[in-house]
Amino acid sequence: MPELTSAQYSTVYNLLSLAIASMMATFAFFALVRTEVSLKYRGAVTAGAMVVFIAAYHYFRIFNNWEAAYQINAGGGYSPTGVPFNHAYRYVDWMLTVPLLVVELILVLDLSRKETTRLITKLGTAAFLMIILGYFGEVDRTSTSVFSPRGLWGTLSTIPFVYILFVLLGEIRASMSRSSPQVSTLLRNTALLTVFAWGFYPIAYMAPFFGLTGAGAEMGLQVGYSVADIIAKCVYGLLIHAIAVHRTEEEAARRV
Ligand SMILES: *C/C=C(C)/C=C/C=C(C)/C=C/C1=C(C)CCCC1(C)C
Repeated sequence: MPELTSAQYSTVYNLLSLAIASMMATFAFFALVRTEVSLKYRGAVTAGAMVVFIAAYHYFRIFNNWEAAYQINAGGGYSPTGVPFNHAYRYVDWMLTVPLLVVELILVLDLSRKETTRLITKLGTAAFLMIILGYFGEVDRTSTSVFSPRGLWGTLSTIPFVYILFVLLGEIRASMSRSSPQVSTLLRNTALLTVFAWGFYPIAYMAPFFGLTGAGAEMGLQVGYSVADIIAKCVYGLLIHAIAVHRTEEEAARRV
């Protein structure tokens, strides 16, 4: 772990804290409004609640780990204490939450039961694979070349990544053409958000290949992951919830 300035240390500290608050607030929201959507879409809100609950738990662990990994030094900066900063918390978190994020979205696409099961199995497995393969590369924290274990596993992980986005975007487009203008707009925004937020993770992973190492890079990585997680889990979940509410109302209106 590199030495950090006071500003670098507290920027990460505050962002981790913000992530905990965001995940917990989003969990409370989903738990409170869950019954406002019909049974057909309730699974999506439940999956969303599970995502932010799991993430809140891991952010507590990451936050405590960050506090333990550094101590203030005589110069007012922060030195490593020797307690290792455990990068596996994020990967274990993603291993559980990324498949659930995929499930959340599939459940508001208004597909047949059979199609829903097929997509969840396919994309849930791909999401799990993407994170596992990435983790094998993430443990290589010294290589700065693409031709290294980090580069190899990262490349392999990109295959399911591209596959998931390709299939999801196709399904979203098809669902948009069957949906009301309001739902269609929400679906398009969800697609855009997914591409931009998810795109951040592989770019951050590549930072060592661009020579970005040391204190500034470590801070950028932690801040970037926290912001991307808030967008990819909380904001995304709120969009999915909005789609579920609109669909519930539209389907109820069609019945009367
Ligand atoms: C809430 C957490 C989310 C949405 C995490 C998403 C993570 C990814 C899309 C990670 C992708 C990766 C690659 C495509 C290649 C390099 C390794 C990863 C795991 C960073």
